[in-house]
Amino acid sequence: KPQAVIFDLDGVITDTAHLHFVAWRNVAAEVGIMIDEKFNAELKGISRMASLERILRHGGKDAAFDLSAREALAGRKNALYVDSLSQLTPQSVLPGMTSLLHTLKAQGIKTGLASVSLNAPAILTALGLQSHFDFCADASRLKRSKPDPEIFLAACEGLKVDPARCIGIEDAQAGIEAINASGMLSVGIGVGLKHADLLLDSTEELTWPRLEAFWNQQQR
Ligand code: G16
Ligand code: MG
Repeated sequence: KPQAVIFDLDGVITDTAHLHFVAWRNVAAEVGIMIDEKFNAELKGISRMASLERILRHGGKDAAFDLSAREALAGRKNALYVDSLSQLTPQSVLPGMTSLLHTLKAQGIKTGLASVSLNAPAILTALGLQSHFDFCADASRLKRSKPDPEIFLAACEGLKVDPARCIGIEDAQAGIEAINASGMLSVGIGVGLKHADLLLDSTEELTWPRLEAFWNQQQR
């Protein structure tokens, strides 16, 4: 058995991508930049400031905003986003994930969270999952964002487990690269992800029997 399973939050435990999109669309429109859902998909798993930089570049306005102007825009986006988090309830947990967390606990496998979102604690509370993880990595202490493995290694350290004995689960390409660089086995959720050791279409397929079979096959 693996020692731990470490989860990404947005796109794996719940789907906040649309809420991020609505908030970014508002702030981008304020400065005359239009973004659509397709462009938003490129922001998956990317930190707040890096997302803003991509939006400004997309609109050809990256030179027009200095650091303090960027911080103001990012702050406005976050205020809109945090307001929208009141829509989240335990029903917003993606299919199968609450039951998977319970099964892992029953199997004696530790669970960790590796989200780059500074709002992760508030999201877990809204979902009723705050006590379901043995350790949540603190995004505010990160020096390097995904695809750097730092956040997954911090989660392993907090859980006191060996990355080589763990599985990481991600829906974003940068996250899969981060897991692979950490030495953990990677599971990707969604179509079109590259380099995942196991790729599943949706969280409905992410069950303990599926993970156990994958783990055993990798140990041979
Ligand atoms: C999530 C989202 C990203 C978002 C990032 C930072 O990452 O996928 O779109 O930009 O968090 O969020 P915040 O602005 O709340 O700090 P993850 O790692 O949970 O997939
Ligand atoms: Mg994600």
